[in-house]
Amino acid sequence: MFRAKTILFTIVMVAALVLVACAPAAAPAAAPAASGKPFGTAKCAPNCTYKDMTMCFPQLGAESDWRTADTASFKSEATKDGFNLVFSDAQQKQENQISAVRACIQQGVSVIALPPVVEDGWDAVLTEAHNAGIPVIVVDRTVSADPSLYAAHIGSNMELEGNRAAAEFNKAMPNGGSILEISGTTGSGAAVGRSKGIREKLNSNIKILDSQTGNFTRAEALPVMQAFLQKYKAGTDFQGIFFQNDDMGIGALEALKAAGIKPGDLKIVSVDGTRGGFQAMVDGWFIADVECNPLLGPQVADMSLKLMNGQAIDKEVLTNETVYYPDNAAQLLPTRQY
Ligand code: GYE
Repeated sequence: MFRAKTILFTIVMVAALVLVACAPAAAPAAAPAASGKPFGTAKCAPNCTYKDMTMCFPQLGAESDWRTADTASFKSEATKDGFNLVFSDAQQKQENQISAVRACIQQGVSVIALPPVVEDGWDAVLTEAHNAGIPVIVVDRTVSADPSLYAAHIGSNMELEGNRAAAEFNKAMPNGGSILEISGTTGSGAAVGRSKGIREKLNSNIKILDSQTGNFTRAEALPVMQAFLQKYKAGTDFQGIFFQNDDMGIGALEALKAAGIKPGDLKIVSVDGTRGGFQAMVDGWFIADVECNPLLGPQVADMSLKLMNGQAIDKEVLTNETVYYPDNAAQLLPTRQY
């Protein structure tokens, strides 16, 4: 009798354990930011230093000089401050970035600085980071996910950059005309913002004749420009070109040169303000280069430490930027950091 009871008890217990283990996942666990401390506050708060920090930086790629400078900014900041940087290069593929974020969550990093290759499709992995209590700073490009899923965004106002490009065409083409556009990565915050921004502010007598993506790379912009030049006659069908970054402009210049187009024949406006863009102004190709600053490492590091220490941060931090022109490009070129 005693034995039978024991066996029955054991069966019931095992069954209960199996039930618990197999129960459907409960609603997302509350973020472990107990005791009213701000989300992301680390155990070392309020005395965390950079020595306590592991920052995950799943970089989106190495597609442009802007990106190379951005990566260098994070790496040199990590060396300077003495924090641990978990770096990866997603080669412009969102699935690689998502895997990298998941690996960082597994590893239990202090903070994730995420430069999202495109805007959509981040909800699931941001929720996972949130449920693990890891704050995410969205860096450079934006996400469409609910802002409650990330701590803050630090980057450029891409729409304003597009507005600034429009203003340059308005100045350069007072009598109107047509321009071509080579846009950045489809669905990326940078391309979406710049495309919107130029269309908002372009004078009504200036038409965007055609727009194709060059994915922010030299290699992909070149065939796009070649195809444009097959289809449209420079100077007749179009008078200007908007490149959504310098690398695409530099790649496309090869096609323009091969077609016998000379510096000054077209009104060309680009974005980034890299050394390559400055050189294109010195050489007479670009009439203006809208600045986009990639040196985000110091700001992101500073905000990360504040988050760890439970200090207040701004949800949206926009980089202060300008427009560069050929008149002092040669003088500024040697001072450019990227
Ligand atoms: O303009 C471009 C890069 O997201 C702001 O990405 C960034 C853009 C930058 O590839 O050169």
